[in-house]
Amino acid sequence: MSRYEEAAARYGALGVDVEKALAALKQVPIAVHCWQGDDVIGFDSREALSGGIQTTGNYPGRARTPDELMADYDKAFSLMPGKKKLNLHASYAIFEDGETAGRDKLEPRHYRKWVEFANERGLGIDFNPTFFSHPMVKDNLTLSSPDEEVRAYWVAHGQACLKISEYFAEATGVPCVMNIWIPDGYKDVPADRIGPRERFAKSLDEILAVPYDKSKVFVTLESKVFGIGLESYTVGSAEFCLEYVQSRGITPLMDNGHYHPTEVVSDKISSVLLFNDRLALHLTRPVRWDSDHVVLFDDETREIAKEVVRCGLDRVFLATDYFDASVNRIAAWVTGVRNVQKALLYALLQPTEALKTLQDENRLTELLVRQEQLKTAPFGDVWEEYLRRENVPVDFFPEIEEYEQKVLVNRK
Ligand code: RNT
Ligand code: ZN
Repeated sequence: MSRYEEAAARYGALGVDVEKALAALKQVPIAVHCWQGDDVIGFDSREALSGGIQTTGNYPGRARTPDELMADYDKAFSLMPGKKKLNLHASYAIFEDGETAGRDKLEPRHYRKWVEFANERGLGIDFNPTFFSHPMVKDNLTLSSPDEEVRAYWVAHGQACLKISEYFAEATGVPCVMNIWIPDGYKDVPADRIGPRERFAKSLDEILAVPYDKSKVFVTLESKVFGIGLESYTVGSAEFCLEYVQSRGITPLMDNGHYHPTEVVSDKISSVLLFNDRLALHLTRPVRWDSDHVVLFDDETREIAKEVVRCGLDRVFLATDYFDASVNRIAAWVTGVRNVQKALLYALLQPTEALKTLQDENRLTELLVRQEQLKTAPFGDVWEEYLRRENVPVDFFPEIEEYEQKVLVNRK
């Protein structure tokens, strides 16, 4: 018996069908964020990153052009098992023939090359309007600005992005998740808290008034607790966003870096899915703040994955969202995405029904004992079998080193 067969037999004894878990995992798309490759800089304005988010580190080899970012994306994808999707920001528009366009005037053709790239690889595309790193962000405000010119500019950006999202869905044949996140807020105690929120709601209503096919585009809204330099007040708070999506029938998005460090997203998923058809997640790792460290195979990532599996894998849109420039960016990409997949497999290998029965029958001692025993079940053997079946290396570090020496070090 191989190690995998032995592992499968041991899980089988717990009532877990390993083959079924591997087949399910293979079908789960992870939207891999493009912005790990270039430190969230993008191609349209090339302004310094703003909006209260920050990339730290200066590891050599940042992708500086669309071609470099695509090559790095490809390298990273070749080392990740399973199904992927591109996750692009509007700021990654690729202008051709010397053309440029403001964010309010972006059009599907500015993303033609991304569609080509996706179609050649059989991938869908998710999309994000970019409400930061741009001169039209005035006083840290966009859709909630009291300056009508600023507000209208960003509404036009949101509307343009909705059209582009529809184009992605049509051109790839895969539905597009379009996520709205705005950085708007104040560093110090504001005098008017409701005004900016009223304007944000009005702006969102104006964006959503553009007709779009709701079976092809899922609009999501991402909340946040605070940004750097915007510590006292965030317009798009958790409560604002949940109430807004509920009342307008769009989809909530939870980024697990956007809560107080003692709050956990894993415990929020079941509440949100009781009242929403779907939920979108940004998987990240907050260290003391919304630091966007690489996702690890840690307790909270596993707990989130368990909730996703228990509440319905098909109801949750999964995307990664972190940016680390202190280590090799491709290794960062692959490590984080693999850890999301690892956590999902770990969750799929739980004897969920049996554990639930223990809870419902109040056999809590046995539940404690069984859950702890599962932590040292031969999970690694099943994971490595999955990697082999997906034809990606179990140890991918040699490939990272080789790519660094051959490609990245030449980017001076
Ligand atoms: C910022 C949000 C947002 C961004 C990306 C770049 O706090 O997490 O999702 O990370 O849009
Ligand atoms: Zn996010």
